[in-house]
Amino acid sequence: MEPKEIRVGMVGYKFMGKAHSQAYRDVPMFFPDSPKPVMKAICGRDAEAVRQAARQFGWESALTDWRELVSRSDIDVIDINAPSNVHKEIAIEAARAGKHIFCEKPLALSLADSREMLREAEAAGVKHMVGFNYRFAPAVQLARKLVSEGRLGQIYHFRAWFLQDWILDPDFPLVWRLDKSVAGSGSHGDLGAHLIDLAHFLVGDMSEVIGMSETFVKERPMPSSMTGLSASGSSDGPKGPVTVDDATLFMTRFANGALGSFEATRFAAGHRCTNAFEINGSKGSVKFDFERMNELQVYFTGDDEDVQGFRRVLATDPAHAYMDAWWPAGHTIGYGQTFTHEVVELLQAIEANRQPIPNFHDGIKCQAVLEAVELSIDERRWVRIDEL
Ligand code: 4PW
Repeated sequence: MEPKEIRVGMVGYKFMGKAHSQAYRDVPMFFPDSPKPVMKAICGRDAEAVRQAARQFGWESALTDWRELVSRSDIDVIDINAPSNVHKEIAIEAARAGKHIFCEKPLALSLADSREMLREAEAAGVKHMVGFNYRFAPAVQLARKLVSEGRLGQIYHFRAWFLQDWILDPDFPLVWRLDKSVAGSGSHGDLGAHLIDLAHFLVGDMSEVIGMSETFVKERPMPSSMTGLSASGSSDGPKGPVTVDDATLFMTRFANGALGSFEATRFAAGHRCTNAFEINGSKGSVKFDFERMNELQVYFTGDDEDVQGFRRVLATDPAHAYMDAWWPAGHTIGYGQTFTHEVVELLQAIEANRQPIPNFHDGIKCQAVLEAVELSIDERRWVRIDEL
């Protein structure tokens, strides 16, 4: 039997737009039992650039007005990859038009906005998903399995760090990710949001937080263009203020008693995308670093004394989540495939008439922690998550 088709309309065609497009293209080839995504239309403000993206990524049509996209009757899902300040408006219109919603992280600019998005999606009875793609690395799924099966025992520590260095140069331009009114926050919402989601996924809810942050470079040249995480601009031209954090660190106490520490920065020279965590439990530990995303380091206290130590598990066997769809064991996958797995979850959930995971509830939980940390920084105190 032919798989069911699910028709997608996407807003945004740059870094995340490309990642999601690749994911949709991968599905029919590697996950033939999943519903088949039909790449109906892609939308962006620059008509020529979006037409080019449609050709290059394989979309049937290109539009410049997202309202037109959302109102089309031949689309089932709206996939939102535009900057964070427009997530809410597009998601709410999509829900009102009866479309399922797949929205990049962070879900919105504020907790209040993200709660409104959930209310609208629930009122419309549509499916909703938020783009925390790193959950979908098979090695991360293995870490979750070890924790949930009790194989690490009681969890004492979660420590995580997401380190990048793409704005280290003070002449790097003032791109939208450095503008609070567009991005919401800086490294905190862009990188810290992933760590917070991983903490929720792997350890559970947090009860309180305390944080600190810094903006090291306070003014930057105005940008002329941006692609991925690269941008151009003239260092002699006018400058504008950086309105977000360059780095944010915080500590947390989890509801289950574990302690957590988090560091998100774009000023860690030499670190391009070090998204890493370590979990320590009463029976063992795991360590993950996205730059070696196929591996999980595991340590079990129960190993014989003479061979105790961290060992590397290559999470590429059919026993590991999603891997039987790809290559023979040992043949690794990459960043793009985290999005493929995410999209498979979205499509399968729609087919099964259940909410995908992670969904807007997870996006809201993350947003609550982001805001609690910001409040703690403003008021220089511990903040309980249930204060918000
Ligand atoms: O995965 C991260 C994204 O969510 C990327 O490394 C950078 O931060 C760029 O976009 C976001």
